[in-house]
Amino acid sequence: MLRRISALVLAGLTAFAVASCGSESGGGTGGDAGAGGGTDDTIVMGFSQVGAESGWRTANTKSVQESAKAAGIELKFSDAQQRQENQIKAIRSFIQQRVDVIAFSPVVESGWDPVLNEAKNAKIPVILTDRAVDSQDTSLYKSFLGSDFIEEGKKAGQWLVEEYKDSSDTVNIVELQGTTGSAPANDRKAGFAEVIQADAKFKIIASQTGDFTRAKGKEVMEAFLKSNPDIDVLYAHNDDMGLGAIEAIEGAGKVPGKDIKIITVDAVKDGMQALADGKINYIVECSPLLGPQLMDLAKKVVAGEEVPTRVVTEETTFTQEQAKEALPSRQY
Ligand code: GZL
Repeated sequence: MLRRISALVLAGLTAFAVASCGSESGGGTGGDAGAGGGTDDTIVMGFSQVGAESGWRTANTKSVQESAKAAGIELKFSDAQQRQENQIKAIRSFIQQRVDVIAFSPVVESGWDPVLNEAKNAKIPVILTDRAVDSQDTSLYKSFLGSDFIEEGKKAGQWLVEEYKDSSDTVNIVELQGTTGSAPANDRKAGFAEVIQADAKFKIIASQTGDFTRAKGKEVMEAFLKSNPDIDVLYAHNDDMGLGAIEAIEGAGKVPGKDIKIITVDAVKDGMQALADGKINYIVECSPLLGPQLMDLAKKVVAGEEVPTRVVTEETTFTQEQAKEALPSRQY
């Protein structure tokens, strides 16, 4: 409330100053001159986004920006280009601007306690969206809205176990991991491994990060193909790395989806098209459409209402046939 009283006092002084100067002055910074230059009750959200590394991220950014507009929330948006130091800088800037709420998708799980304590000391609530942090102090954020990545990895493993249930031959698997240290990479790897370890025929013969990008996915898959002549399966932590790997597989004269079966995660349009075309065999959905729920949480948090500490997004899986049916109505 202190922020509001000072805003009213300063707004009064500002109005007097503006009147005497005879010119409009935008609030602009969202500090004590009212939140973000709007009326006093406009919520200002500082949002630090991971980057623009994948089709999923692009869809997620669109969802956040469109939902903020629809909710009447002023969004201060920062793209960290997949660098944690940029996210920390952005969060510190939001604190200085005295935004009403901070939301961010942590590019990696660790190293957030200092800056989140600064937000807590400034009495600015924080909401995690998409990815989690590994902090032991859960008072540092009000809620974590996002997928269960371990469950996503398990779904990928369960499809593979079913696909090879009638075979006793060794199944050689290569894995393209997401960004090193990120929650989706750590958990998708763990969930998948937990399921396939039930049968010794499944062997992960190579596993390396492709940083969630198409280019890196292609590059690492080219290396996998050079050093592993008998790859049966690729498990890629997102569609974009899988799509890059498809280019590498075709470049090596092999048929993706047949010579090498491919499982990915996300279900963005390009991935679903490759699935429908038979180049990918199975996709585990990870919804990027978190914007509406994030804005609802933000309004409740700013109003001082209790919110769930964990909101798990609902998502499904797709076979090649299901992709053909779903494609026409996909939002992203
Ligand atoms: C998952 C998200 C991941 C996507 C990738 O919620 O953090 O980051 O799976 C994206 O496509 O780059």
